[in-house]
Amino acid sequence: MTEPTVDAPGYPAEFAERYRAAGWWRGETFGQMLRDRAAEHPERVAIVDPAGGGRRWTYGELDARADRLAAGFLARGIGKGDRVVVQLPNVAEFFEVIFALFRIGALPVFALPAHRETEIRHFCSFTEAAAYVVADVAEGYDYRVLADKVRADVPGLKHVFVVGEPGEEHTALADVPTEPVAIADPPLPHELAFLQLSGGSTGVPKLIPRTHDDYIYSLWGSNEICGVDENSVYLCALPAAHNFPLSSPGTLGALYAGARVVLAPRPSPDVAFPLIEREGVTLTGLVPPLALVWTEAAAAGDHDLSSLEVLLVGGAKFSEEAARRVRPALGCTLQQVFGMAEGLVNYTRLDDPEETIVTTQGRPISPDDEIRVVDDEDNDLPTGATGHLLTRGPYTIRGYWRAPEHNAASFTADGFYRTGDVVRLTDSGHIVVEGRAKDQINRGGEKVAAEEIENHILAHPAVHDVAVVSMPDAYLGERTCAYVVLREGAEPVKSVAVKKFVRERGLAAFKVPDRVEFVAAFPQTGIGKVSKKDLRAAIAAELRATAPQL
Ligand code: AMP
Ligand code: DBH
Repeated sequence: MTEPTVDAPGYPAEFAERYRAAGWWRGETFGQMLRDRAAEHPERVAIVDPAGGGRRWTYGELDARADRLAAGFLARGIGKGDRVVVQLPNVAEFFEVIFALFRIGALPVFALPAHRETEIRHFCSFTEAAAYVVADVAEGYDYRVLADKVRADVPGLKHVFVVGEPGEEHTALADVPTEPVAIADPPLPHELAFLQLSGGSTGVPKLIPRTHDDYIYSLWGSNEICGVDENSVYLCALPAAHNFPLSSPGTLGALYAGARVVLAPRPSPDVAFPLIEREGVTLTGLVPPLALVWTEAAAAGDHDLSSLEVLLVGGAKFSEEAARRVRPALGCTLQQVFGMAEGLVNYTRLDDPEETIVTTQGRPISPDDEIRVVDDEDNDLPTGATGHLLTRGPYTIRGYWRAPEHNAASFTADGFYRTGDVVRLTDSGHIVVEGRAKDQINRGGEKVAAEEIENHILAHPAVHDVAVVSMPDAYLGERTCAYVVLREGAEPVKSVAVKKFVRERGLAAFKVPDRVEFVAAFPQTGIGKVSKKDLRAAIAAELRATAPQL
């Protein structure tokens, strides 16, 4: 039975029964899935980690490592239901750690390498995490220093595990594994597997509780649509913990299929192209700005990319013009993917007509994904009309973790998730993303919640009020612009000072405003609210006026 837990609303029993009866929920867990693949083909390569000295772990090896690490975690008092914040770059240990946690039923909380002390402190304290797993140094940043800062503020955080060289107060991950033990109370398929992060539109990021059953369905459903089988080679070019490269079909989809995962330490063509050539990569996923860079770089023809069959592009709207360039430049099929960590994932199909592939963001994975397009009063609109996308289905959550107030606003009474996306449906049932109603900036796939940044800027002593909006950008699609009203009589502040102030509050770099504009007052709507629409129009006009003439 799927009972609502104290931490988050679960799937109502009648829906759970339906999803099981339909065969979407297969009653599998991540721990068992890896065990099964390892039994089927222990010698097959699961993970290729070029950064880690070119390591190649077989399914058998990954399975054995997960068992030993699971036993080590248990020995250190980490057990079922405990939360563990995992912040790792694209290294093989990421999979060792998460499968060890899956096996014992502890819940990974998927932080991104870009997160800094403000975000990590929140994840650790809000989830009452038992442990935090980091790399020593990655991309020139020392995560051990970050761990010490966080630990000073979150006394409940018992363990810091470091991949690589630990600091004084840390434990080397390599010292944790012990002889495997039988797990007395393994997680059940309907139970939570992990907490994923929402891009969000609120002051602090919300946590997304996903179950083994629902997420595994999104994996094999994606595999069928993207043509992933045991012969596939998936290149993980985006940060591994993000929902897109994790599950659409991503590394976990590839592992479900018994395929091979190749980890790219960075997504740039100079790193990724040689890996595609050497490892015979068949598919990968990119955000739109990177897809643009790749199509341009491919023209140089320095690398043989002929193994690449499918390029998935999603996370933000991919323009039609850019989409048209993919096949000629890279010689592969484009698959647009419009997904969200809360659940619903849409793909264009490999055999869709080219026009559909370049002009739509795909259609849902499941016949049981319910899609509604509604007006501001939740009335259903006719097909083709543009409105708010609401969704409910076999892998879409019914509520955020420990967030009853947000849940009341983010879900309808009958359990539809309010995506905040503005879309229209084509006659073929494909979704076209037309815009967004949520107060968020989508910076090339990296989501920035306006309210979160506003709260930080408001902490500046000279700031009276602030409104963060998107501004158009040829490369990222959107960037962030903070409109600031200074306090009366305050010393003038420079825009660099505001940016520095935000950065020093310990936020991910992608959240630092790209531009800061000072105004005497904000434009208002009819009822006196700040009109972000007018602010967006103002900055767009300003950019047009100052753009270099061609
Ligand atoms: P998140 O909540 O961080 O998982 O981000 C999910 C959101 O990213 C969606 O609700 C959309 O706003 C946006 N998104 C993802 N893929 C696409 C896409 N292909 N086109 C437009 N927006 C997208
Ligand atoms: O942006 C996203 O969150 C996203 C994009 C594509 C996603 O979660 C996914 C596919 O699964």
